[in-house]
Amino acid sequence: MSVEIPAGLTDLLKGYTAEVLVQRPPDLLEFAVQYFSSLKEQRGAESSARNASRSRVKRAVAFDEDTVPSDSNEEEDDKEDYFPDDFTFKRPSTSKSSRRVSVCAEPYNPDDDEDDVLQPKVIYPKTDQQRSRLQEACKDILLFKTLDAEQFSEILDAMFEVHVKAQEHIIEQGDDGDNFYVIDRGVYDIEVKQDGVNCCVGKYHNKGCFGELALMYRTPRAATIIASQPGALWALDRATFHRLIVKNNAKKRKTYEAFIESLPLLECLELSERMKIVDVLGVKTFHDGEQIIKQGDEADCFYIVESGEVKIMIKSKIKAGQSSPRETEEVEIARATRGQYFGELALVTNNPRAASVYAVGETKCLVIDVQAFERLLGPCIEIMKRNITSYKEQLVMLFGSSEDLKH
Ligand code: 1OR
Ligand code: 1OR
Repeated sequence: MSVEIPAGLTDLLKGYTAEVLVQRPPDLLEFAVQYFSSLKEQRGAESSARNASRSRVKRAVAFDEDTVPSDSNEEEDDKEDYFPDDFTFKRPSTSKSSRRVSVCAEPYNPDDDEDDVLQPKVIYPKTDQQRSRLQEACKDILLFKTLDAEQFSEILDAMFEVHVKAQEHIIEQGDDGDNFYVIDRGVYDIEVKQDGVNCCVGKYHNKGCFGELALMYRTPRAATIIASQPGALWALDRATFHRLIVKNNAKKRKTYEAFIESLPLLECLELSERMKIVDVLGVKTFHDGEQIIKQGDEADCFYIVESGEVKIMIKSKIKAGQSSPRETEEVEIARATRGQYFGELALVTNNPRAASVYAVGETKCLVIDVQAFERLLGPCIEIMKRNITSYKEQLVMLFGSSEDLKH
């Protein structure tokens, strides 16, 4: 017997389920009453507003007008009948500070989204010079690292250039997600509201990306991003991000779930938190002898060896047991193989890289950027610190004093 599922039912239930996961209400029935009443109210309000005007109010970003077509989201807007454009469920709250800023919903499941198939490919024409700048900006973006060549090329086609002024707010915490951004140039502050006050929790310097979380998990923007000087970004619309990145994440979860589950370091995290690590990690392959980390560099990533091996080398003024030491000779101090991590020390201590790391044979690593490291690996830092203490003990045994090391 075949049962026809009424249009919109899946979306309605998905929205409610996501909200339950985010807000974890004690009474599911009461919460359902509040949720669906609020949705109905806002649907009513929006459909009257739509009759007056079909235009969607968007936050102004200074787009490069030559490269941006009129309204690429129009088609998507038409589809979301069951969810008014700006529907964000605000539970009639007992606490004023219940705004959703943390990301804890399950990711949107792209396999359920039939609209993806219908969505046309977005192409923004680019000059050769723009294309090569775009390729340069995207070459180290971890979220793109597990895409195949065709998917990556589609992403490049769909990105459009955005010029920003100093002090411009590119993303506002609490807003709905529209685009994902890759930095072409400029410095961007990351601000998060803590006890009602905006605090700067980090910066992007001329590279990196932001704005993936609201699109991956359909949650409000988790931070405010402000350009501290004039800059340029490459933006990717929400629909293309879903179709390519979120869909790819479902595959990534299948591929890496068992491996991530087997890592003792991550045991202190909830399963959903471990899966969020999978969502944002990139995979990089290094050939024999390739330098992965350079001692003294500024740190931007954390690594877990998936296959192969790395050797950790340190520059030392005094080489143990040698009569005529050479000033900058590198000595091997440790190795890491499948399941082991490296590159945490500089991130935890906020110092330059303490050692260089090289691939031994073909080596594959999972890579997590500094923002994701700080956001997701907080609970594991104590374990890392304990291991760092043991590094120091070994160091003293090998070299006598850490003063003998040259950075
Ligand atoms: P989004 O779509 O939520 C804001 O929009 C973006 O800021 C977010 O995606 C991330 O890409 C980026 N916590 C949350 N979001 C962050 C953080 C962050 N850093 C960058 N973003 N933390 C700072 C970690 C250095 C944790 C703060 C408690
Ligand atoms: P990082 O971010 O400083 C280099 O980049 C990485 O090499 C570092 O993080 C650690 O993951 C790793 N023993 C074992 N691993 C080390 C050591 C170490 N130093 C750096 N790494 N030490 C003990 C030597 C017998 C040296 C401690 C300073």
